[in-house]
Amino acid sequence: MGIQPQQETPYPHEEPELVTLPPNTELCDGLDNDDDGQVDEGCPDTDKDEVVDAIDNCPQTPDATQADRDGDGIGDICQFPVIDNLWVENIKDTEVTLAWKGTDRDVGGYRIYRRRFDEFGFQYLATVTDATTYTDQRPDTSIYVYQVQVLNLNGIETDRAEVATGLVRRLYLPMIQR
Ligand SMILES: [Ca+2]
Ligand SMILES: [Ca+2]
Ligand SMILES: [Ca+2]
Ligand SMILES: [Ca+2]
Repeated sequence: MGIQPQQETPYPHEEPELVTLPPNTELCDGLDNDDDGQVDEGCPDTDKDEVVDAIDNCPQTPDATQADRDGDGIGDICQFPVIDNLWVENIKDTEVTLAWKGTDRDVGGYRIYRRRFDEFGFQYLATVTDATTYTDQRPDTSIYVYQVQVLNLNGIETDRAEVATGLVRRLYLPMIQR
């Protein structure tokens, strides 16, 4: 069997392993590795908050203080992404396109679920990471309820929204007279 090489799992907030580097090598680690008085020069900093992407706990949201009350590696300012609105963008026979709006930075992804209006329990469809729309081929043209969950950078669900296709019959209950 022999000795298996150790698996390397890259993780953004893990301390880099100590390796021997040629002198004058600047790493993206918050330190002045090459001792030239500048920290992380040349490293990408998407949100321009002077914390480089490699060690920024909200890489797309400016948070120079890096406040992280619960210590989970995600900054307070981007800890709880939300979905403000979810709607059916287009519907054609069995093809349904959803669209949504909400937090648009530092989002870990969106999980899409579906259930038929008269059935219980959602079915998982997909996880979207690079769009705020999703097109589904529903099994038939009955009314379906869709649920979209937004995940933070650690993959934890922080908000959800639901929408139904077609004209949902509303129940108009008679006002209860006092
Ligand atoms: Ca550095
Ligand atoms: Ca930054
Ligand atoms: Ca940031
Ligand atoms: Ca946090």
